[in-house]
Parts: sequence; C-alpha cells; structure tokens
Amino acid sequence: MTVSSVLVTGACGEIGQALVQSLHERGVKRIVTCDMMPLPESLKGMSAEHVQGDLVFRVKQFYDYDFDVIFHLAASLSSKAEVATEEAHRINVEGTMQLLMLAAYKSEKRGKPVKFMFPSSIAAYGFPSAEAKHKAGRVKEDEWTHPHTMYGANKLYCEKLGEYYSNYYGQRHLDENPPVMLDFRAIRFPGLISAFTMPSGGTSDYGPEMLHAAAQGKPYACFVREDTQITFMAMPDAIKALLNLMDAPREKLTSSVYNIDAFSLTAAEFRQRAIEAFPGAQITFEPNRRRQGIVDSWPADLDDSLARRDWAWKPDYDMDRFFNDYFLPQIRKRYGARPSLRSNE
Ligand code: AKB
Repeated sequence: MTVSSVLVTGACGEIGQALVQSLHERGVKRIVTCDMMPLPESLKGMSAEHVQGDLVFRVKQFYDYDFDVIFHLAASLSSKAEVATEEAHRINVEGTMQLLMLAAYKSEKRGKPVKFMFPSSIAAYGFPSAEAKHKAGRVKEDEWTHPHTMYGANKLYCEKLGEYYSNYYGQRHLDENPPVMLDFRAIRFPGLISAFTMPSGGTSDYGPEMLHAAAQGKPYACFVREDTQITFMAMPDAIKALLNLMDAPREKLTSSVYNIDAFSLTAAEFRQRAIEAFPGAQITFEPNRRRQGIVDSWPADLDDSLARRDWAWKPDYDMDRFFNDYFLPQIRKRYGARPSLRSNE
C-alpha cells in the first residue's frame, strides 16, 4: 500500500522511535510526529513536523491536516497509570477518543477511510490468580478480558471505541447512503524489548531492565518472582506487525483486534539468559506486591492464530534468535565490553 501522509503520536516512546525510523525507510512522504517530549536528534531528519505537547489539547490542530494513517501510540503505561489513575484515563481514553473523532470526520470528508492503528496490550486480559493464568495457557482474543489495571481497562475500552467509530458512529451505517467510516486496527502486544531504548512506566519492564542492567554490569533487583511468566517480543517484530497489519487488505480481516505472540519465558529464565551472556551479572529478586499482582493477571501465552490466518503474521525472532541475532549483538555494540568483567574475560 502506498502511504503518503502519516501521524505518529507518542513518537518519542519506544515503539514510536522504532516506527518512525521504519516509516522513513519505507519512503513515507510526510511523517508528522506528536509527543509531550521534544523529538530525539536521531529522528529529526525523518519528521516533517513535530508537534510537542499534550495530545488532548493538540488534536484540534490536526483538523487542518490530511492523514492516510494514524498510529496512535501515546499512552500512560500500566505501572505509571496505577499511581496516577485520573491522568492515565485522560491520556489513554480522552486522547484516543479525540483522535478517533478526527479520523471519523476525515474519513467521511475525503470519502476514503483513514486507517487508525492502535497498540493494545496483554493488559487487556485479567486472570483472578496466577494459578488460573497457568491453567488457561494460550489465550484467545475474546477470553479473560477482565483487566485489573487502569491501563488495561483503558486499552480494552479504546478497542471498543475504535470498533464503534468504525462501524456504528451515530448509527450512520443505517443511512440510505452511509458515509465512509474510519478503518480501526488494533494489536494486543506482549512485553516489548528493544536493544536501543529503555521502557518506562510499564510492568513488563523487568525483562528489558534486567537485560540492559546486565549488559552494563549494573546490579538489578527484579520486582517480580522468579516463576513469573508472560510473553515477550523483539521490537523489530512489533514494528513489522504494525506495518503488516496496516498493509493487510480490509476484506481479509475478520477482526479489528489481534493477538500477536513471539516467545514466553519466566523471570528466572530471563536471568539465566542474562548470566550466560554476561557472566557475573548480579540479578536478585525483590518482588513488589502490586507490580507482581499486575503480571500475575496477564496471560503467560497468547493464541495468535487469528493474526497468522488473516494477515500471515509470523515473528522473525523466537527466544534463541531474539538473544543471539538481535539483542546481544546490538547491546554489545551499544554498551561495549563491561569494564568490571574485562579482567575475567
Ligand atoms: C506495560 O507493561 O504496561 C506495557 C504493556 C505490556 O502493555 N509494556
């Protein structure tokens, strides 16, 4: 699909930075970025315009722009959202609703659907206990959607809002000549790990935090138990998924919301991998009751067969390839050899 004009909100976040780079490499003509933060130096030549500020108050400005695709990545993540719930609701729900209304208006006006790409999350699920989660195994999109967190509830509700604005907004679908509606597509992401950026405010952060700390020779106290298990994915696969779903023909899609999966491992297995790669890494476990509760409510594994069937989803990185072909080579380039280990190596 030829995309000429794109808006990326949350462009300075982890997914945002990687996505802007990929859109630029694809030759997208005009990439407009929006974030609370100034654009990092590395992205400056790639964004035609950077709108800095609170999205909720910036959306009005975008009524003068034309976008083929909106990637709405701006969000307050799960751990942060639990300590500032009202603020999280405003960012996660109000921001999304404002943008959906913009996309609905633009789709109708130009007579062509604006694609609205939305990163949802494993946080949309909620198990009553760690036992129930392990018993359930791989979870399908319509199972266990009882989130325990503000962030998860926000994501699940925004999926519903997206479906509403795409299909039923103002009951216009019942008109004799229904207007063109927007095209909403969401992915429920597992925990993501980038070799280039660090997450902040999330609860799956213990995975990337542990690996980045080990690579830098810093001690790390993991905030969840050793047996904690959720599913993770390499950042390049997350970007590939967003772009593949964007490119998928609408008629092939049987859902607006898709699970994607790559590899599932426990915090103890993460530690083992980190120690093998960085001998001498100091990783201890000091579970935090509240953050532990959040990950205990998230699935250990996702069933992504719908995405595999409808738009040929397949991750490039399983657990071994993630460590050997992506994370370790990149992270070694980034941090170099650890001074504290040089004498032992
Ligand atoms: C978080 O931990 O909040 C996010 C997520 C799993 O959506 N990384």
